[in-house]
Amino acid sequence: MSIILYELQGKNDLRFSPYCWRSRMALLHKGLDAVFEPVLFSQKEKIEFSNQTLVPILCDASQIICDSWSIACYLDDNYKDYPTLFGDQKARSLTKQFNYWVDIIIHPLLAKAIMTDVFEYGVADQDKNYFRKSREKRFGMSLEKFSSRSQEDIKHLQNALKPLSAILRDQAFIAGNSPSYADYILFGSVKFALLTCPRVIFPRDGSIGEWVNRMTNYYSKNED
Ligand SMILES: N[C@@H](CCC(=O)N[C@@H](CS)C(=O)NCC(=O)O)C(=O)O
Repeated sequence: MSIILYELQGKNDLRFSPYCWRSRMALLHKGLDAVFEPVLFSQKEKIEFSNQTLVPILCDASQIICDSWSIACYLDDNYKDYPTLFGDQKARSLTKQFNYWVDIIIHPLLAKAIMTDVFEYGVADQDKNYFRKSREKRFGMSLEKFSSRSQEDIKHLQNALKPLSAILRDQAFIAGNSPSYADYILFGSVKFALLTCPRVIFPRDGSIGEWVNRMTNYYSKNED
């Protein structure tokens, strides 16, 4: 039985979820084949079997794994003969810290920079009501007030990325000379912005821009 990855489906079958991209890249890195099963925001019944409401979800034989970090750990622990996503335990621990940094610091800044575009260009028409209602409840204001497409918001995000641009001046990838799970964590956020927002959000030049190009080439060279 093949591995199934349940992932978010947007407008015109756009797969824009940053967390689902992490799992997609992890499978690619391991060289594991998978079936990608699209799930709209409004199709909660499709993932009821997982006893929670978020994607990505990975199904492998009788195993059901929710949450992108747990999926990466599961793949590395259960497919040890395939290329490692982290390296050793110490590297895994540092990657977990990076995962928290992206989720806790970078994603709120990214959400502020692009959420109105995500709503307009990313979310499927039949999900728009659900998306607006749930996000406005979360942010405590209208989407347009929360994310007003201001240049300032992009500047705040790019400032927060400065430590990363420093390390990427010294080495090609976040954890060394070849891509690893740390790269996939942030690449998920980059794809999220590229797929849903027509404005430039992540730097197109400098060390981060060059890293984005490297990652994009890595993805297109390795996907089927
Ligand atoms: N911590 C989780 C976050 C997953 C998550 O937030 N997924 C979003 C898609 S980007 C989702 O499924 N949202 C469904 C909803 O809001 O109803 C992970 O890393 O996988």
